[in-house]
Order: sequence, then C-alpha cells, then structure tokens
Amino acid sequence: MNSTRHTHLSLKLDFASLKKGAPPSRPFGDCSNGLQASDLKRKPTHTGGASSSESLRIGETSVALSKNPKSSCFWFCLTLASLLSLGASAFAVAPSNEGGGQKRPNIIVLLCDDLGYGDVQCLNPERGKIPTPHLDALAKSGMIFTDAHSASSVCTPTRYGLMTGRYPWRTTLQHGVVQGFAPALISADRPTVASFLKSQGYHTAILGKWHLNFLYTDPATGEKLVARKVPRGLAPVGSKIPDGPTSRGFDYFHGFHHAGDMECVIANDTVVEHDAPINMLPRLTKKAVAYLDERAKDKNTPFFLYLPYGSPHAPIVPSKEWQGKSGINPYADFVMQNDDSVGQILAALEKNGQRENTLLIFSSDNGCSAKDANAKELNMHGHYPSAAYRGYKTELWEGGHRVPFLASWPARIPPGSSNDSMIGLNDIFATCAELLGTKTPANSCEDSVSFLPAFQNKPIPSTRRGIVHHSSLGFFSYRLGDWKLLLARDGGTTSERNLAKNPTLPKAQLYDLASDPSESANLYETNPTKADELLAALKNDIHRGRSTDGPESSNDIDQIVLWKATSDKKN
Ligand SMILES: [Ca+2]
Repeated sequence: MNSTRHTHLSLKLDFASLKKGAPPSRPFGDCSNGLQASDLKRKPTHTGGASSSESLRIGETSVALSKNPKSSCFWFCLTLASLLSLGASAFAVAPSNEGGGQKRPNIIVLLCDDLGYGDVQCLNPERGKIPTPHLDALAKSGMIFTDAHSASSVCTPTRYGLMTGRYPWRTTLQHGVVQGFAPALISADRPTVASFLKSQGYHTAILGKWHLNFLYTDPATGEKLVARKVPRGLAPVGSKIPDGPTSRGFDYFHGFHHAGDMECVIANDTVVEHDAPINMLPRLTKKAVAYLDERAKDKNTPFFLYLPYGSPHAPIVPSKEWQGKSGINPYADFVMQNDDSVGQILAALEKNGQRENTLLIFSSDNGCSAKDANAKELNMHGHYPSAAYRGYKTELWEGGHRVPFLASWPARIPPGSSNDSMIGLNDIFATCAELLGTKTPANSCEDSVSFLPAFQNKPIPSTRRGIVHHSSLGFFSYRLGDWKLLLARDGGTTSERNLAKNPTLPKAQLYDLASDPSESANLYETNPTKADELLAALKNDIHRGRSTDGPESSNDIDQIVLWKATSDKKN
C-alpha cells in the first residue's frame, strides 16, 4: 500500500481515454454518476423518519448534519466530525450494545468465486454487457474500491489471506489449490477473522465454499476417509469433519468444501446430504436469508456472515429460470443469478431493519476464468470480464487478482462514493479490529492493514510498503505505488519447459499502471532502477515473515523461491 496516497472521491480515467490521450469519461456509469464532492449525502439514521437532520456518530459523540449537502452547515458539521474523528480511535465503538452507545455493526462478506472485475456492470460500463442491477445498486449505496486485490489469482490462497490477514505463500502451500480430505491449512492456534469476531461477542456464520482443507472421518470409527476410496469421491452422509470452519471460529457452517465435491453438503461438522450442484446457489441464498431472519430476533448480538459463493465458478449451473436470460451464454446467466442472490440478501436486510448498521462487503476471490466462462464467446457479445485489464484467473496480470470490491454501510459510508486506495482482501481482518476499537490478536494479520479510514475518505496509514500478488503456479509480482514488477515471463502460469519453447518472452516485466493500466509496455529492461527497488521491497516482505510493522514473525517453510523459473533464479 502506498501510505502517501490519499483516498478521495475518485474521478478515475478510463483506459480507452488514457491510451488515446482523450479526455476522461465517467468510469462507473450510473454508480459514480459523475460524482462530485457535493454529492456526498447520508441517509437518515432511521428509515421513514421525517427529521430534517441526522446524526453521524463518532465514538460517543453525535454531530447533527443537515440533509442539504450544499449547505454551509453541512460542511461545517462534516469538518467538525472529521476533526473529532482524528486518530486510530475514529471508529472505536463501545464494546457493548447496551447503555445507549454506538451499536457494533453487523459484518457481511459476500465473496463470489471467479467473478471478474468487469463482470459487475457498473465497474465496466463500456465493456460490461451482463446486467447486474443489484450489485450496481449496492455500489451506489456505498463505496467502490477500484484498486482492490485478492492475495492470489486462485481460490485457496485468497481464502487463507482473507481468513488470517496473512499472505498464503507464507504457508506450506506454494502454488495451486487444495483438494480436501486433508488437514486444515489454517493451523489450529492461528486466529481467524471469525474467531476474532467471535471473541468480541459476534455470532459467526459461513455459508458456502471453504476450500481450506479439512478431514472427513468415519462417524463410527473416527478413521480418516480417502477421496479415491469413497463412491464418486464424495464423503458419505453422516461423515464428520473435525477441523472444518466450526473449529476455526465459526458458530455455524452450511456449505461445501470446493467445486469438485460441491454435492457433498455439510452442516456444521457433519455431511448431511448429497445434492446436485445446480441447487447450491439457491440453497445458499435461502440459508442466508434464513440466517438474517434468525439473527434479527437477537438485536443485542451482532453477527458476522461470510458467504463465499461457489458461483459463477464451474460447474456453471444457472437454475432453470435463469437459463438463457442474459442472451449471452450460461456464464452470463449464472452471473445474473448471483446478482439476484445479492438482491435477495439486501432485501432481507432491509426487511429486518439490519441494513443501516451492517457493513456489507462484496468481492471476488480472483478474476474470471477465461476457459470456464468461455471468454471468447463473451467477447463476441462485447463483454470483457476483466474490463480493460490484461489477463484472467490464475495470472499475475491485473485481470487475475484485481477484484470488484464494494463496501456499503449506510450508517457510515457515504453513498455513491469511490476510492482508489490499493487494498487487499487480506485487509478485512485488520479493518474489523479497528472497527471495534481493538488490536488484532497475536499471531495474526502479519499482512493486514485496516482500510477503515477510507470509508470516510481519509488516507490509510500503513506500515506496509507495497502488496504482493501470486499466480496459480506460485510466481510472484509486487506492486509499489503505480509500479508493478512481475517475476515471470508471462502471466506466471506456464511451466519452465514450455517457457523454454518461446525464447522471445521477456525475463521479467515492469509496468507503470498510471500510464499503462492494461500492462502493455514492459519497462523492465529500460528502468532497472525501479525494477530493483520493487524487487528489494518484495524480498524484504518475504524474508521478514510479515509486511507490516509488528512482532517478529517467520514463514512456515524455510525457503520461498522468489524466481520460479529456475533459469531466472538469482537469489
Ligand atoms: Ca476462485
């Protein structure tokens, strides 16, 4: 993260304009709507209220705000509010929901699987052809982060980073994803964002895809099951899961391990049924709405709902009523159905009166899969899942890991806002800690920086220099400010043997994303000073065992290979 970069209401240039040197056009369609500072508005604290003013609570201080954003009173009050909120305690809230203090917000993280940045229509107004009205409305209700990244370009490592606030390549998993039927990747003594929030009094639930390994055991003997020895690779109904999400901080789990055994439906620590993958998205939506209804009965206990969808990842199985709806292809239909699921969750929040004080984050675990989504077919319909970015899932280029990231919290986040701070899914853990006015627990968040100040358009104080990207084959990339170094000859997805077949590929890549967001002009050979600066920062972040200030830490393996193509090794 660039600590000197100030967050602001962004009027970011669109790529086509940048390349042609043309004047910028509005980048977010209806979401930003040509956003001006004067557009900063807040919803009434109580829906349906007739009051002409509202309260912006900061800690225990309440400041009256005029509803007219152009009034001098509004700006005076906003300035006063800003002054009062200076410092790390800006969002500190009372630890209890009792006594009339600011209530702790509910927190929801909706995580799509393989949804590209450009698959959200409002993020890609010119080259996005899949209607996503509910995501667009969600974006409009809060803040769009335009420079958010998953820790990896594939599933498992991204999820590890989100849960722990630590880069996944610090573990034994150096490339690829896990397949289940194996001990949990998150060690038992490592806090997760779920266990942390649970320790703070939250009820915690995960509905959906875990993909961080767990064991299936025979309920009678306790023996570990082996995938190749069970029919169709599915653990039988009744199988137990001793080290699943409910052993890593979640009170409640309903979902599955990964796409390959999605049919194996799990409730808490038990396989409860085998069901067709086409039923999973409707199942998760229904469970999420039921969960929100249930939590609404206990208004004194905030909740954390993590909903990692299995969609629109393959198997691409839109329900019958969604098949053909996009007029593009099944992937586009599936994206539309997923958007509808988000709409149902938003409606449930509204119905239950939970919307105002719920922080809802929507994102994706990596970019779109060109193969599974049939990108060629999408392109023929004018749809580009990575927007103007280069690459797709698995790759180091932006299309692999720059993900849609929407944050909505009507009580705190200005609607219709946009922010270009560089953040990552790893940062959600530290953000939750600052939100509660407490520190992150020991042995966690080595690579997590709170982006909470960004919600009020303030700079993000950070002790982290840049952020690390990682490809499916474990190739590294480093981003520092606008500069990006790729220690790979391509997107980081080709074996060395195949790389050798193409001698024209560069040794490494260096891009200036400010002038070249689509990573088309490799400056690695022409700007060795900048390349060396980024390489040194990357090495430092790897070898220290953490990328933020804090207690000494170490990686789980002794040597992490920096240059994955052995002929390129120089460290
Ligand atoms: Ca994925």
